[in-house]
Amino acid sequence: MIVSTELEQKGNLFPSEIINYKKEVDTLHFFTKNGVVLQVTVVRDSVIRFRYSTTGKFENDFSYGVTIHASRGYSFLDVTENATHYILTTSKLICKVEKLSLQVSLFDALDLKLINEDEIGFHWEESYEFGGDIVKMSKACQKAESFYGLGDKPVEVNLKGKRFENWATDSYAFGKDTDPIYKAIPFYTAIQENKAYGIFFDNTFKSHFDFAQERRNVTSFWAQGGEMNYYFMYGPAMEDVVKNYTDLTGKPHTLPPLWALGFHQCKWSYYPESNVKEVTKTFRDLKIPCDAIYLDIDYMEGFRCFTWDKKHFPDPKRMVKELEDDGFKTVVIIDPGIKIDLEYDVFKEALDKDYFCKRADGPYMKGKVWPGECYFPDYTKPEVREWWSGLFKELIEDIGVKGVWNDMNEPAVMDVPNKSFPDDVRHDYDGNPCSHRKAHNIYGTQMARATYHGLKKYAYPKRPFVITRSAYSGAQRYTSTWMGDNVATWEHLAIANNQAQRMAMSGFSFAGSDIGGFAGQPQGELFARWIQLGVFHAFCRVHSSGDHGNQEPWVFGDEVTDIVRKFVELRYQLLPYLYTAFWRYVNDGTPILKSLVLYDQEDTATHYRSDEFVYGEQILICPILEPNAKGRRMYIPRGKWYNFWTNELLEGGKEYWVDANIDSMPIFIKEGAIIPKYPVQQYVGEKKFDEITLEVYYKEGKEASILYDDAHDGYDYKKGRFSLRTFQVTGKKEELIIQQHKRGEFNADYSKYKMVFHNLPFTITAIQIDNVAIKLEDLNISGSQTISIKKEFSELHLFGK
Ligand code: MIG
Repeated sequence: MIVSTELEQKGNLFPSEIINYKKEVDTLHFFTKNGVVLQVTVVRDSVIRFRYSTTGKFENDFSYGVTIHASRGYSFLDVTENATHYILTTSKLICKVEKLSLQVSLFDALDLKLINEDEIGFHWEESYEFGGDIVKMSKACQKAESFYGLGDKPVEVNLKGKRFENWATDSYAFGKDTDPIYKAIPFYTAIQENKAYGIFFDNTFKSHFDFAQERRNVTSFWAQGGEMNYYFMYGPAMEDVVKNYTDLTGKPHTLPPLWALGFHQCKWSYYPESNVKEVTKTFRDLKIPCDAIYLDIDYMEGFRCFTWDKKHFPDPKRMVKELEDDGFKTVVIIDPGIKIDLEYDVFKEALDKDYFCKRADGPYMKGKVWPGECYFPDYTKPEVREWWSGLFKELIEDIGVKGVWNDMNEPAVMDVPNKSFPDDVRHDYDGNPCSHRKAHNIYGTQMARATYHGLKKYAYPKRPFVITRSAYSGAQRYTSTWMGDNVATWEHLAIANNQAQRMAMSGFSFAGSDIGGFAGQPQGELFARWIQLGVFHAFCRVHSSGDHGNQEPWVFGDEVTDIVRKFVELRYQLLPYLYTAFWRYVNDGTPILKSLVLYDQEDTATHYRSDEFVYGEQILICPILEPNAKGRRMYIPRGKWYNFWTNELLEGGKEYWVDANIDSMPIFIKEGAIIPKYPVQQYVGEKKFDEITLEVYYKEGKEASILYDDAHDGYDYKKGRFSLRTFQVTGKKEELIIQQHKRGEFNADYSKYKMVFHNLPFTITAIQIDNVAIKLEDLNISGSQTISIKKEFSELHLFGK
């Protein structure tokens, strides 16, 4: 035991030696002389849970973060002991528990190398004020170790040398070093010696993480209450760590409807109806694709949720229908604060049924938000969530609203110093009554969850769409998210880039920033650069506070309007590619955005890079983050990449200068990729088309690509009505072979592929489809680089000279 007198003097307590242990199936308990119990559970071969009790008794084992759908089961588990340790072995991990100190160390079961070890390990401080413990964990940090994750932190991607807090906070105009902000996602991935592992500290109390900030060789995390309860997830690939975490905390329950991946326009606020229509009409007039228009708080009657301001929106059902006819889905905001007003049925019902949060001694939790003094539903109570879901019936089923935007759910309260509920507020916590100290960080997630279930029910058979501001681990199962109130500055463009990447590696890929900035007014150039980045985030929405004029694509003049159109059109062309990436995310937890470290962790040059990221599997993006740029230096990861604009092929593993005037940005395509494209549409489903484009980027050698498709809405895909096409490209000096495999029963409307070949090193002289020679003139060859063929084939063979 490393006895730290300094820590002892500060009131810390430590486990003493193990006196006993017991094993039941997948769980071991170690008992120390001073009454500490360590529970070790093998969740999967590569996932082990550690849980500590200082009283001999564990809390009720309940988690909002871990899903019941998480995979469990292991192929091998063995426990032995020697003079100093207990040794637990799975097919992936060896875990040693030291008899004298309860300290844990973890090794790779294959090469026996150390992955991670406790420094002091578990220790705690008794909390006189609240009872229970302040639970702490310290782990040794290796010299070249790097750290990633933690949700929405605005800083650069690598967290090493920094300390953070997790406490959901309304953070208007936050800055790069503001911490905490809206979300609490206590999960990180670390990489050392090319081995990546993750730690998910599943504790909803205020928690802290220190990545070798206080002490160079120590990483630690602690929480103000609850149990030391964490999951250790081994890669060794970072992508597998993230997948394991996403599996544990849940993938989205459904794919989003495809329209939700289109471009969205928002402002605080569009009203009255004529203003909404003017905006949507201008999108169509200017031919800038757009799928959704948002109504912020002013659509309501005195900010009462589930009401309409009939002066500005006399007939919402008609308006929503007319917008829909023009290809716009309507998304409305719903906040948690319910106005204290006995004439207001939502308030009255919740009051009668006792659904509002109360203070410790019984009074209601009263707080000021937009409607004035409000009470707040306790979304941590199942009955309240069910009631809340039911409130959406009229909005969704009758009026036809297609998506709901949950704001202020940290929860935010105005004019109070801590910006939220006081600590003593009581919550049900699904039958585990507790104070706000424990429920604060999951309040927003439970609201979004109840909202999601309402939409799911009343939008049926269509898919629900929800967006939330606050989130805890697991919120990704129900909702998309945005980063809250950012600012129209260049620094915030970089922050948006960091945050979207960080959210993706924190299991939450359906995320995006307020494009152009919420607070303040962007210059046209900044707006254009932000659009260029934003179209490569899974959630793509322009939003602004509206107190500084307008932020629609056309208010910055023709040049910017044209740039916006060009990039939004590109987003719409790439929808099948994004949808495929989303399917991977929903299917196996693969993050839609990949920071370069996640893409290629073996290359240590990527470990501190934040600017570039891989979008999906095969498109490399690097935003321009400075004014007046004609291009920039960027790192191209290993492998060969085609410049999307020029088709120039670059060898990665080093930095390059890449040209990018204001109407361009650095985009690269991985050699050998097949990138699917739809025709440009003004909104999803606008056109029926008989042909999609496959951009084929020649490679000498092999590369696989996939294309997922289904009906773009509804649930038939869960019953096998999807198609998953795998393309295997094999390029040779004077040949190119594309093999296609299809799985699933869905058959898209289009019957043909237009194949555009990039950088073929030969001129096509002959073509075979499934071993039958085809006349070149039957394929509508334009130039020698494009053909049009029936989509169902197994093997396409190009011969050339
Ligand atoms: O106190 O509803 O982050 O997106 O426009 C501000 C008004 C409340 C904060 C959200 C922002 C939204 C605004 N809301």
